[in-house]
Amino acid sequence: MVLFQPMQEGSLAYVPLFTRTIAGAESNVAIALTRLGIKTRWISRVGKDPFGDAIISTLAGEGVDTSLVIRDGSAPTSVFFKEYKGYGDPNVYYYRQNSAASRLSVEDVSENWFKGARLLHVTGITPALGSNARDMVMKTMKLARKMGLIVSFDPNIRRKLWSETTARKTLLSLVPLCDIFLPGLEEAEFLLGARSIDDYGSCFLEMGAKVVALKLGTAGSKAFIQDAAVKADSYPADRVLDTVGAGDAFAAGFLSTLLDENAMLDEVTRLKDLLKPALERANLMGSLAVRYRGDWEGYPRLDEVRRIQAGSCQTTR
Ligand code: KDG
Repeated sequence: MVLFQPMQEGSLAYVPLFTRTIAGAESNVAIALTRLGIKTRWISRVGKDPFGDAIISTLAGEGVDTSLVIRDGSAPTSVFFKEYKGYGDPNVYYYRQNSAASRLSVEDVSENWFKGARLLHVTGITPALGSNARDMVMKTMKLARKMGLIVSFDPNIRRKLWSETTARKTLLSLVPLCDIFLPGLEEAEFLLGARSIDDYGSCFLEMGAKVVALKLGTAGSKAFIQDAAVKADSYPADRVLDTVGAGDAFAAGFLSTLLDENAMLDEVTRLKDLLKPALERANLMGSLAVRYRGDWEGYPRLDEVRRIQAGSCQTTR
């Protein structure tokens, strides 16, 4: 989506000036992974309009492969606005009904999408755009698995986009189609009701995920695989300006560690050793992301992550 960010805090009814950028959970993950040295491709539908051009040129400028993005001549590119009130998470206002992205459908899915890829990342935002987009996500997850890719799935629950009942039912039906499940604690509670943290881990594993990485906010994160669970403390954020995009940074930190190490999800002993570094990088990524306005502009590059982790560089610059 194209994103308009207000240049000052306050109600959008009174804010006159905006900067124009782009955002979206999946493109955020693609940018973050690219900055961490992973080759990525982002696939979606955007309008044949200047905002569609802006999305493609921004992503391409970040090094993301956009060659398979579909341009739709009869539907617009989606737009959203953030609103900063100076406390809590920013509010978001979507203008995406009947957008090009909402027209993604099973007919778009092609084996070509997965050629040369090791991992497919999807989020629960796309199925919220309508039944054709939901069917497309299901087909994509099934086909990717059939073609031997690891499938990661962040539920990214966006209550403004669908009813609670439909969201819960649809997202739960997607968990068995993924290998790596990346919910936040509140999302786990939304999906399964109030339980203990460990119960969430074991329930999602029972549903079919091979790895569950649960985001616990300031309490860090915890990962679960069959017969093992590993916890990592949060990386303290010295300032919090914008929390939107932090979950995507977490996903990229976690996934990039597994990809860098060529992790096989059925090699349990090795996988277990990778969980702690994966969570640590994920937590650091999340904490760096919230220090900037904008979803992805503050995401670090690999050398920065390494310097911070080695203790040779502060988070302020
Ligand atoms: O994860 C960040 C996203 O929430 C943001 O970029 C907008 O994709 C978005 C959405 O649908 O909320």
